[in-house]
Parts: sequence; structure tokens; C-alpha cells
Amino acid sequence: MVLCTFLTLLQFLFEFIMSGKNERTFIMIKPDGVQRGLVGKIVQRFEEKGFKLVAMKMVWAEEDLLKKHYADLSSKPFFPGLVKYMSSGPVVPMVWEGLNAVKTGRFMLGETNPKDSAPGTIRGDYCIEVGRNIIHGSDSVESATKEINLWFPDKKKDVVDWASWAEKWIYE
Ligand code: DAT
Ligand code: MG
Repeated sequence: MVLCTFLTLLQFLFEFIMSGKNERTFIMIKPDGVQRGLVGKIVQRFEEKGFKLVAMKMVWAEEDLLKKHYADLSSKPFFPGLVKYMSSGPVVPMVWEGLNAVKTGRFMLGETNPKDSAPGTIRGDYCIEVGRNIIHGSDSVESATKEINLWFPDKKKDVVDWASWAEKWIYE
């Protein structure tokens, strides 16, 4: 009971610290986005919005890692195809930081199915089918934390804390 309260308090404190301008989201350009030469355009959108890049790499992911990443979808009929597609070429995982980074990131991506994504969103502008929707973005602060830990396990080395000179022109 005491431990439970303590853990809840810890989680609350953690979420408080990670909210605000320090909120982080996990964004990943999928193999089709890489193959189609869209890495630069996607990075540019997040940079121009005002978010701060704090981690990025290129990796040809093992199926094990992808199965962990998409664990909540493991019972879906499209799961095997999803893992195969995600392991069919290199991906570019990134961490972007800023106020409401998770929610705004999802808006910038568009809907899961590109056919429902508005023009101006990444999926609305650059893809057609749900099984080739070029980009992943965390759907909550909690899943962002999990995904960042999964793809960038050495927090001290993999994720960079740095001060941006632009910050005072982006936030009031
Ligand atoms: P999102 O990527 O928007 O968070 P999700 O987490 O529900 O969507 O699903 C993860 C990925 O799985 C999604 O980007 C594409 C694929 N997917 C989802 N629904 C699908 C479907 N009905 N058929 C094929 N692939 C699907
Ligand atoms: Mg999702």
C-alpha cells in the first residue's frame, strides 16, 4: 500500500517534470519513408515547427525489437505483415522535445490511415495506404517514455540534453 502510493507519487513527479517544454515524443521514419527519400522533409517539418531534436539514428531493426515496439498490436491480423514491413529496411528513430510534443506530433502525422489524413499532414501529403504510412509517432506521454527507453536505452549517451538559442523566440 505504502509502496503503491510512493510509486504513484514518483510517476506523478516524473510526468510533471517531463511535461511542459520538456515533453518528449518518439517519432520514427519507417522503411518506406527512408526508401522514398523523405527523411529530410520529415525532419524539416519538426524543426520548422519549433521542436528540438534530442536523439536520432539510423538502424535496421531486429524483428525482436519491432515485436516489442508493437506489442500491444500482437493479436491483430496485420501484425506479422507489420513486423515484416518494419524490418524490410532501415528506419530512422528520433526523439523530439517541446510543449505538447506528443499530441502535436500526432496531429503533424495525420490519421493512421492516410486516406483519412488531411492534406498538410505528413501522412496526408506523402502516402496512400495504411500498411505503408511512412512514419510512427507516440500516442501518449506514457508510450513515448516506453518507446524512447526501448529505442534509446542508454539515456545518458543516446539522448542529448542541450539548450536551444531559438527557445526564447519560440516560447513566451
Ligand atoms: P498509429 O501508427 O497511427 O499509432 P496503430 O498504433 O493503431 O496506428 O498501428 C500501428 C501501425 O500498424 C500503423 O501505423 C499501420 C499498421 N496498421 C494499423 N492498422 C492497420 C490495418 N488495419 N491494416 C494494416 N496495417 C495497419
Ligand atoms: Mg500507435
